[in-house]
Amino acid sequence: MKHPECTQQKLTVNFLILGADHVGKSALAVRFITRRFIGEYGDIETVYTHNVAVDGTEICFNIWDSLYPQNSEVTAHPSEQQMRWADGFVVVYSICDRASFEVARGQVAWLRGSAGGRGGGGGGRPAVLVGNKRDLSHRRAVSAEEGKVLAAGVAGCAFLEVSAAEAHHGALLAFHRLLALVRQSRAASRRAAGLRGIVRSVSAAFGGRRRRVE
Ligand SMILES: Nc1nc2c(ncn2[C@@H]2O[C@H](COP(=O)(O)OP(=O)(O)OP(=O)(O)O)[C@@H](O)[C@H]2O)c(=O)[nH]1
Ligand SMILES: [Mg+2]
Repeated sequence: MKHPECTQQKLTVNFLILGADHVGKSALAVRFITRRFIGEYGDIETVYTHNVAVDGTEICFNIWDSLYPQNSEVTAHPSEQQMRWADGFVVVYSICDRASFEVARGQVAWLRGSAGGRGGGGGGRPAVLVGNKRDLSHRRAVSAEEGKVLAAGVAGCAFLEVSAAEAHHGALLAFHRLLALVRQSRAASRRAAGLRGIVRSVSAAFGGRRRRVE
């Protein structure tokens, strides 16, 4: 999928929003991009592009606002196309909808490959688990501790509770936390690639010398 608005000089990140239906996936994406909460978003699946300057770097956020299949009896997982595309995942549930937390649990486990060996598509890519609708705490069905524990069991998974309805900063924090994790993970991959290069050169040098000695 091409994003013509993104130029090559920018750092581009592709974020896939996952989670059960009606948890506020679209509300969070729209809040982050427009700062607004408009109430109803309809059943649309779309990729938003949002450019912003962060610490002097132009960041191009591509945000795929997915749809969760209605009446799904088992936890639905991202498609192969979505998995190839995404650098990181925002997994959303509603703090007043226990079933949505179970969907999030299944998706997080699948991303990490721990769901009975069936998953693993996430390949260690970063994720943020978001408990949305915090303004509805009188109807809370999932404690903050449960969210924390779920995220803590997975390397590279952050957690936060937010209210897309109440304020802009929760959505801002969620997407920027994921950006930070993706940047860290890219830096770690670059370091690992550099190290592999050094190891290859050193072993080539020693291998060559050993051959000469033999
Ligand atoms: N009270 C409250 N309502 C919210 C919040 N976020 C979203 N909603 C409402 O929850 C409903 C679903 O929001 P959406 O953003 O459409 O949820 P979604 O996950 O994109 O839903 P689908 O795309 O249909 O799966 C809407 O009526 C929103 O107004 C929130 O933080 N608090
Ligand atoms: Mg939606």
